Amino acid sequence: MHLVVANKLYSSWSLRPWMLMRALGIPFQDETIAMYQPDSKARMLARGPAGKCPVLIDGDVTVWESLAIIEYLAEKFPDKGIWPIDPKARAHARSASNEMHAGFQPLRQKCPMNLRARFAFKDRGPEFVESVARVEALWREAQAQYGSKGPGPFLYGAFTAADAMFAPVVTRLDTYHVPVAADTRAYMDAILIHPAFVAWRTDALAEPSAWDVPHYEEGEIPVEVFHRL
Ligand SMILES: N[C@@H](CCC(=O)N[C@@H](CS)C(=O)NCC(=O)O)C(=O)O
Repeated sequence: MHLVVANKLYSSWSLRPWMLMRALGIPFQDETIAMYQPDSKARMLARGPAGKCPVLIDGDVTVWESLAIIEYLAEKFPDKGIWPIDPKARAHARSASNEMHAGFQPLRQKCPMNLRARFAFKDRGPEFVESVARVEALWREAQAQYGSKGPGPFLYGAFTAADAMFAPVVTRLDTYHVPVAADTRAYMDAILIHPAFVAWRTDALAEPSAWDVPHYEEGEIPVEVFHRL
């Protein structure tokens, strides 16, 4: 299988299926198309009809949209535990993942995923605070109700698609020094040290600086800039 992703430094939607496949040992090769280059749109359109990444190509099947890719993988690899096995946990995980896909705009718009640096905390307004509170409540509820039913510190015990869906949110909270509760921080740390995330981040820091997108950082004060590999 071939997974087409955008810049690993910035592409939150690409991170989701990539991390899931890597974490669950689903073999694939990847290809990165840098955003904001003169040929970006044409290259993305050559891979998938929406002209965006991620796109999964499996023989003559092309799947675009991160959640559709995850569902395709769940059908193709029913034994990989992509969704929790327990139907109630699975319904919760799918609801949480869809809520992520469709929502949390204040958090997504004000804090774009950016693995290049970490920025000083600043007040981003009440809607942002509300969005973060909802994420924390959702993670707490998932872990309290279903987290103990599998090995691991993840939302539903073992690492599932829901953790992959929220991985970019974890990086945003970390990158922008957003204040969070201790249990939220513990979950964030579990994602940030996961070997699949570390592999993604390593690739991200090896991307050429010519691909950097300075407008993502307007108005932010960098407090830590990561060394490029
Ligand atoms: N809803 C889509 C969002 C895909 C998306 O917006 N991808 C961004 C990268 S994170 C992209 O390809 N941007 C390039 C463009 O819009 O030209 C999904 O879930 O896959």
